[in-house]
Amino acid sequence: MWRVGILTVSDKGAQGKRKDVSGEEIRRLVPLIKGTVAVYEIVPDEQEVIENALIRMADEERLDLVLTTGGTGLSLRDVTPEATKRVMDREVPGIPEAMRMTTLEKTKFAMLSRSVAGTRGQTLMINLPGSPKAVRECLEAVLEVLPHALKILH
Ligand code: MTE
Ligand code: CU1
Repeated sequence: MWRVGILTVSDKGAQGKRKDVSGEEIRRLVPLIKGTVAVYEIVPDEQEVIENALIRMADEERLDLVLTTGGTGLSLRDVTPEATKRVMDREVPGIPEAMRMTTLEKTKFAMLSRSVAGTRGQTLMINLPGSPKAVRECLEAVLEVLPHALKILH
């Protein structure tokens, strides 16, 4: 079983003012790659807080895969891609490219997500947009490739 972390990035979610439906959507899809959710966290849209959560999930929890949701858009509070880029060793541009390319046919709004993916040590980190619908569409676009990606990383 791959050990997966879910990091929900949302000011309202972190304050307990909004139910984390997107995190639940990720949780529902994780078994499809033979994964188990080992760590689940909600953090506000604060770059340093996001960076620290990602570092902990990679270096201490040694997760195989971290899926973030939220904070990838153009609002000035959206800093998830910046945080992810700061902590990754190597970028994997093909993953967000595939998410945007595939889902753009369903919704033109896919072009507004600035999501990135990359590795830190043996952890693969992937940004997903914030809405449950976007999570489902983007994850489904890359899901079949993830087991192979994780295998190569080990
Ligand atoms: N991608 C897909 N596949 N489906 C969507 O509905 N929504 C978009 C985009 N990516 C969407 C999507 C919208 S409307 C925005 S604003 C951006 O993701 C950024 O979302 P975020 O700031 O919640 O991460
Ligand atoms: Cu939007």
